[in-house]
Amino acid sequence: MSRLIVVSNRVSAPADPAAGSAGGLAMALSAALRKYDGLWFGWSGETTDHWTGEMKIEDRAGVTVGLVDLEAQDVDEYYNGYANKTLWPLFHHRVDLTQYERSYGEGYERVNRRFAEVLAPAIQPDDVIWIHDYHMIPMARDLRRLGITNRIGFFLHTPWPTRQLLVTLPHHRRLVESMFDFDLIGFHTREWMDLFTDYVVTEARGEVDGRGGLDCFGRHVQTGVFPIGIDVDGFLEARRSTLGTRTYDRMAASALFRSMIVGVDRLDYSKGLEERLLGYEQFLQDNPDQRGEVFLLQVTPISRDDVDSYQDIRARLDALAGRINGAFADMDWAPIRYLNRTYRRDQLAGIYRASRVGLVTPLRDGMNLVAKEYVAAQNPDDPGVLILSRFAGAAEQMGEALLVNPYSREELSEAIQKALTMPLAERIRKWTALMDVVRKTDVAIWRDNYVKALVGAPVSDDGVTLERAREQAQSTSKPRSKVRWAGLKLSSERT
Ligand code: ADQ
Repeated sequence: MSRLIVVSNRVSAPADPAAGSAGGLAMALSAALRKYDGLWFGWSGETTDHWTGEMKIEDRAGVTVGLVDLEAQDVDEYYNGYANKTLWPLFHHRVDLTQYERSYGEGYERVNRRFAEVLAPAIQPDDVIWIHDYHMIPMARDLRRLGITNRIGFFLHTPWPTRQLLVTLPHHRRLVESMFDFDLIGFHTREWMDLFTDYVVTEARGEVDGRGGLDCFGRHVQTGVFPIGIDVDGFLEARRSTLGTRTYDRMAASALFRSMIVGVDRLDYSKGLEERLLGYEQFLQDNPDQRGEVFLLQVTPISRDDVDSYQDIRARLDALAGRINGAFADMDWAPIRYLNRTYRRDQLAGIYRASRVGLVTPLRDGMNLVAKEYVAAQNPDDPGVLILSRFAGAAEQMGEALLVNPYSREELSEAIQKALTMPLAERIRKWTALMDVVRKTDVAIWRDNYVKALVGAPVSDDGVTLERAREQAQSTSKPRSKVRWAGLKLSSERT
């Protein structure tokens, strides 16, 4: 039986799965790790004065997690620096916000190397390694340098940028070249995959093999589209739970005689929050009869507050929400309820269900799971309407939503008006089609398809599992010492 090793910047295995606060991704990966005797490896979120290179092993509700602490300088340069000030804005087409300093790039390389050095001694020949997201792009190269020949896959949760933007990044070629040490690179959408291919073919003179494979830098890598989704059954259960139902009742009562429009997003400039508020303001200007009849509940937890651009957008949103409320509010009505807090999954489900319109309007987004959660939470007999940005990865599958250009206030205003007046039959028809997509892209399907592709199995073949990886790995790997997680030597010393 092969083991699965998941690597991501932060380990989100829930300490208590019953708490209902963990997202579908965390649940789906945790379930796979329990099944395959796996390890979830990443940064502990803690800083130390000096790099120790020690992996702390913990059990979190049956999932083995391996955690490393980072030095404060690592966090500044790798996490706040290269990951969040360089790659995140660049990958979301915000070249105006992209900052590059040589120390960020050096910190990024150093931390990836350190992660590889800590993980390598724990890897057995038949392990399958699945690395997540833009924080960890060069890690396969560093593992290969340490002699790891196992199957290593990468999944990018963000968009991939256009070639014209990517070449603004110093050392862009080095970054892409390092990706050819993966066996499989997964994207949410065909668009992101095509942009990656375009860079490889046009900028790096690589070749496509017609089966999703790319040859470049003297190596071969497989690419594929794996649209992520939510844990549908888990989400429906959360919606039906006592707290989910109670939250629905409270929100429905608080929206009595009014239509609620809901937005739920991490506070991030990629989510199009300013543009959304301006579009909603336009709607109030265009439709004076609707004032007092609708309100926007915008739930936006603060994120990455150590980064200047996040502090800036937070201040601008506070001011904008205040201005719109000041201009339009009445004694018993505020047009916007703007909240900087998180809610449990069951509460969110109740909030979504009580709203007439779901406003999901990012300027650019890898997928966007809120769009899928909103659909899953609806009442099939009286569903709300999803307004979705055409620049969210989700738009590639969810064409039955009202697709909008989030930069256009007029378009947002018209879409809100259309959603609020859409006849029941049309709402049901659209919702049925969207719910079908949500079910077909369930997070467990995403996970299983990716892992099957990584071990070289046809994605449509349901009978093939991680066991296949052992045959693959054994034919290519050097034998390594047999260790179990429990007996792991907790240091970065390599054998
Ligand atoms: P994110 O940018 O974080 O993820 P998204 O896909 O929208 O974005 O997921 C956000 C999650 O956070 C949702 O499950 C949502 O319910 C939850 N959330 C948001 N606001 C919340 C609140 N106030 N309280 C509680 N929960 C809240 C990245 C990429 C996305 C990609 C995902 C998964 O940027 O494009 O879809 O990874 O690959």
